[in-house]
Amino acid sequence: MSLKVTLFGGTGQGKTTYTLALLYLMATGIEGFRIEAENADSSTKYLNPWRDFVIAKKWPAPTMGRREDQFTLLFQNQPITEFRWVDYQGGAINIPTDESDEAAQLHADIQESNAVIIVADAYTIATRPLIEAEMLTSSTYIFNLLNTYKFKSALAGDDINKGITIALVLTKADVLPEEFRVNNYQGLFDRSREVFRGVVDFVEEQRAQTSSLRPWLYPSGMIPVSIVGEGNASVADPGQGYELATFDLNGPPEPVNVHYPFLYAIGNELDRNALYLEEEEGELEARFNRLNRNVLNKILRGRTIKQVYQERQAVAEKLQELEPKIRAVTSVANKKMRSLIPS
Ligand SMILES: Nc1nc2c(ncn2[C@@H]2O[C@H](COP(=O)(O)OP(=O)(O)OP(=O)(O)O)[C@@H](O)[C@H]2O)c(=O)[nH]1
Ligand SMILES: [Mg+2]
Repeated sequence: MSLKVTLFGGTGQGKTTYTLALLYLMATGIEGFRIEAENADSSTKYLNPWRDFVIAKKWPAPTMGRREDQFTLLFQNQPITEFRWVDYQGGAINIPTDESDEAAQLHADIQESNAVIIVADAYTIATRPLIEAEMLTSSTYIFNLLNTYKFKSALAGDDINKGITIALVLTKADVLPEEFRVNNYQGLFDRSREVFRGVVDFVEEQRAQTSSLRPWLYPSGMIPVSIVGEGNASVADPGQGYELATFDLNGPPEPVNVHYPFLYAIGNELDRNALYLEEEEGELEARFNRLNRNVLNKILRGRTIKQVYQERQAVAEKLQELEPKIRAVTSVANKKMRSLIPS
């Protein structure tokens, strides 16, 4: 098992555009983190769609199925771990695992992730009635998945599975109406908490329950991002009902805030690694055996539970060794993200 951050969200929320920008930035390096594909051709392949987007000034096509890119993640030129980045078709959230391979893989990815990046369209959240914003962002489905794979096991006292980092990426911030931007995006944050209140309420209750709860168990933050930057896109059709808005691309992209959710996820992932080192092989086996078979097969990918366990321990050790250095980088991201819990 490699270090794992899973990105998901509803249809048309901006996942692919965000992923292309992030992978492009990470190919040269973000604050010491860098990715390398296994060979030059693989790098060319994942860099190409971003180039097409920039040069042809055309939004990426809706994702069909899923797209997975596999890299080595390096920090200050030291390989840390294998790193898989998966981009799902938004529809994968709304399908049961026995009807779709992608859905089963998404469930598996969430189960074995310590951090998730949820992508939701800020323009939709800001401009639509609550029920439309919930449907369009799939916020209830997202809560359902997190609840099934993360929150419930935590409530059942499954220590190692306790805690997850949640980064909510609020895309298309460049076209937000002014009233949602003033006061450092207060209007957008309030509204996003309402749309994602299932997640917010769970985390808030966990925090409230016990003062001894380690504060890092449910780090959850949100941030407005734009791939194109201010003034480089405009609303072509605001959309209505359960149709999303469409946008024209007018200028060269200048991504804003794209790397912070990623650094936030990595930084908080470190905290869970202490737990991984305490984990027993038998505990992992017991937990995996409670999963539905479709989901378990996707997690194992042909490996035994023992192999998964060993890989996990190796990554945890590596991260622990690099921890002080990595912390210095990720603490900046922690300050940039706004807490999901209202203060
Ligand atoms: N204004 C603006 N629009 C954006 C931005 N990013 C994405 N969009 C719009 O959102 C649309 C959908 O983006 P995608 O990245 O394809 O969304 P997705 O979540 O991957 O969608 P599926 O693969 O269909 O689930 C794009 O075609 C653009 O119209 C942004 O930074 N600013
Ligand atoms: Mg997509």
